Amino acid sequence: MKSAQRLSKILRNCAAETGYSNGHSLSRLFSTSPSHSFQKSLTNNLRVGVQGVELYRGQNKRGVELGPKAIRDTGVVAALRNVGHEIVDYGNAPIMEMQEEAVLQERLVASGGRQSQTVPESDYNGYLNVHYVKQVADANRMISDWTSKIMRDGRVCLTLGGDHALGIGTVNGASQVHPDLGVLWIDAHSDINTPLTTGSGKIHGMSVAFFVQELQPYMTQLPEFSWVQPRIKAANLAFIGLRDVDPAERAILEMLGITAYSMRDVDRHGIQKVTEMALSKISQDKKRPIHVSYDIDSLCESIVKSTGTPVPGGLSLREGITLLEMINETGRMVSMDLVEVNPLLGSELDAAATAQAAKHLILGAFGHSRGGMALNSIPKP
Ligand SMILES: [Mn+2]
Repeated sequence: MKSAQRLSKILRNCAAETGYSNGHSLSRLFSTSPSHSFQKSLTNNLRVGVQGVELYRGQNKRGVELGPKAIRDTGVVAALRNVGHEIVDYGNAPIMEMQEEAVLQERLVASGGRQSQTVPESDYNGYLNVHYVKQVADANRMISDWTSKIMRDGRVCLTLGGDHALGIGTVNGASQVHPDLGVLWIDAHSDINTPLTTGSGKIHGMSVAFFVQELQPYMTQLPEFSWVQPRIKAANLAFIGLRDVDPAERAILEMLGITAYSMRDVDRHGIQKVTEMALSKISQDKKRPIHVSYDIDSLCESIVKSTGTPVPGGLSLREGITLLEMINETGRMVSMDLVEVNPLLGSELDAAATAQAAKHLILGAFGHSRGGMALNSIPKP
């Protein structure tokens, strides 16, 4: 059989199976014409506000406070302007002093510059089992304020971290502006320990617990965090990329029925299907505004070595970009965090590669087309 005949026979069989009978409907079977539909569906003309958050007290490795600078140094803001967005960079929120700036400077000098240090045990001033409660709480209060102000200025808020404890502030600020907010937490970890279940005492492993409504009866009431309004319903939260979840966290996810896709789910279904499922779970009517909190450690340890808690077997950079492009296509992303880039970990090459990965993820989330961005007109001689 000639190949043309074979093709038309396959098409006829296809039509019979699916109920499509004429040529026009049949074309719908092949309607995902990749060249045009994709590029047009990306959102690339937003008003965007960028803020840096040099938070490091949510964990115990120095250097993550240099994340905003490392990410900005990739030229990501200029690249976002090239995509077509109108951007204001608000600089870094002034939280360093709240985290004891004098101590920080001494340590950086003592370490001879570019070496991460683990904060000694004696520096912990938290109570219960939670470290640096006041520092992290005060910084987050300001972050929440900045986030809501940027959004009330009619901008999508892009927050460059800093450790993931900053998610307490950004989600609080974003949900002040959009009380029906949905949250996608892309991370190797579920960050949903409570002060009573945490093993490490690091608040970056508890961020989610602060804003999930149904979890509040299990939360120790810390006066420093009394300003946080837990507005996110468990049904409007989803995780993607999990592969390092504590037993207590697993119990919480199951108790509240929280949507959580691990790397096993990504392997089974593929990143597109997982992202589709996550998006429809958190918003069945496809109307809910979305906050994306992207932890760089969701990517595989082999590509992002400059992060505090790397885990093998994570997302590829391409999977991360695909996921974020799909969120961009919804047109409903109102704020995004990119956190846990620590340029003092790994070699200088590792640090550069990690920052580059962050840049490409951000570009994906903000509608940069990997198929190219077309000029408005082609010059003639
Ligand atoms: Mn995290």
